[in-house]
Amino acid sequence: MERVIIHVDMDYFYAAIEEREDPSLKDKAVVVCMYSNRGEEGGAVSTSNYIARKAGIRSAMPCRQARSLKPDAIFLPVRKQFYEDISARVMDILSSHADSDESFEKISIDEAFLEISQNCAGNFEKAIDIGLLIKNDVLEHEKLTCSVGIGPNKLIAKMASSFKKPDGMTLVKPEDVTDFLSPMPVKKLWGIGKVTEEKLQQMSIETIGQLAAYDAQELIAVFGKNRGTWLKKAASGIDETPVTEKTATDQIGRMASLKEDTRDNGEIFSLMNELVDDVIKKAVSRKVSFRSVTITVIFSNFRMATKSRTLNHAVSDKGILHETAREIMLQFLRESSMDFRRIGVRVGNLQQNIGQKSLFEYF
Ligand code: TTP
Ligand code: CA
Repeated sequence: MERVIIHVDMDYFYAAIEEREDPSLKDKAVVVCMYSNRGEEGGAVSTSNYIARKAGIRSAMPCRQARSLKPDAIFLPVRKQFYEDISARVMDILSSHADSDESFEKISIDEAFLEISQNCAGNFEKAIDIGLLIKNDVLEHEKLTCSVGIGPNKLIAKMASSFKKPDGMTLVKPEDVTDFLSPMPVKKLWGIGKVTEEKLQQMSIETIGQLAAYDAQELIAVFGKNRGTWLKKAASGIDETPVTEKTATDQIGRMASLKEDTRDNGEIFSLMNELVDDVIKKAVSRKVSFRSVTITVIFSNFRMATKSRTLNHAVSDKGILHETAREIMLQFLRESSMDFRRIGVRVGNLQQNIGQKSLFEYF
């Protein structure tokens, strides 16, 4: 079966969240700044929306410079924890479209790879439907847009997602890989930085097509065996690296849809128990304990709500997770009258279990 990989990249993530939270920002330039301990003057731009980018504002630029480029822009401080919570929910949505939990790889706060070879039966036309479904799901549940790239491997999927932004979707079938890559400047090849770009320029290699056609031995002579071989392969669109489940360092979560919208306790708790079991299995295999438990409910009108509890101490106990999740879910049922569409269970504040003794060793 043909391998099919999707890469999803959220559009102007931090600034898009700020726009969503305050719709009056929608048609203004928005700049999210990471202020240093020297206050507003010393900060750097974290990201900005596309209106601000039109004025030349870029990530990592000093905020002072951004302000001089666009004095009427709205400057906001980074709210990292808030963005991370939203990222966790987005990742839950994305991972539910992958072939399995193992076929999902988060690579940054707002980007992930999904292998969907099985879900689309190796068919790239079907992959487009899955891509559209993902975009819809993220927009419906989180009111945020993303850009999607679909390709035969991670490298191509990643480069495809940045081909059309924001709110884009680009499909590169195996037979189109060469045409897709060849005309691009080498700096666009995922994994090429400034230093490599300059060296290639000195060798008069400007496009990815020229790099792919270059003699492999000569590349190895300049860049060494590993890097030289990689350059030749990547420029030819070859990438065999698997999508590997990268364990989030701070959370473990699972989310799933109910068979139909319902308020039936039996249906809701039976799905919740499955999710709890999955989460516990992951926590045990990663040898971590957790201190917070979060339940997410998406209602039939797509409104999403979350409730969290912090435990007195970190545990990795199935009974405690079941009980805490059940209490939170009952509270949701008491406080709402709408049908539930989708639910999620997440644990956070993870701590590594080091040399934890079992009860038997104490007595
Ligand atoms: P990116 O995906 O690089 O950028 P973006 O999502 O803002 O915009 P795009 O539409 O081009 O994808 O980074 C994701 C988030 O990471 C971004 O919203 C803010 C944060 N970030 C920084 O804090 N500093 C940086 O230098 C960069 C590049 C990103
Ligand atoms: Ca992004």
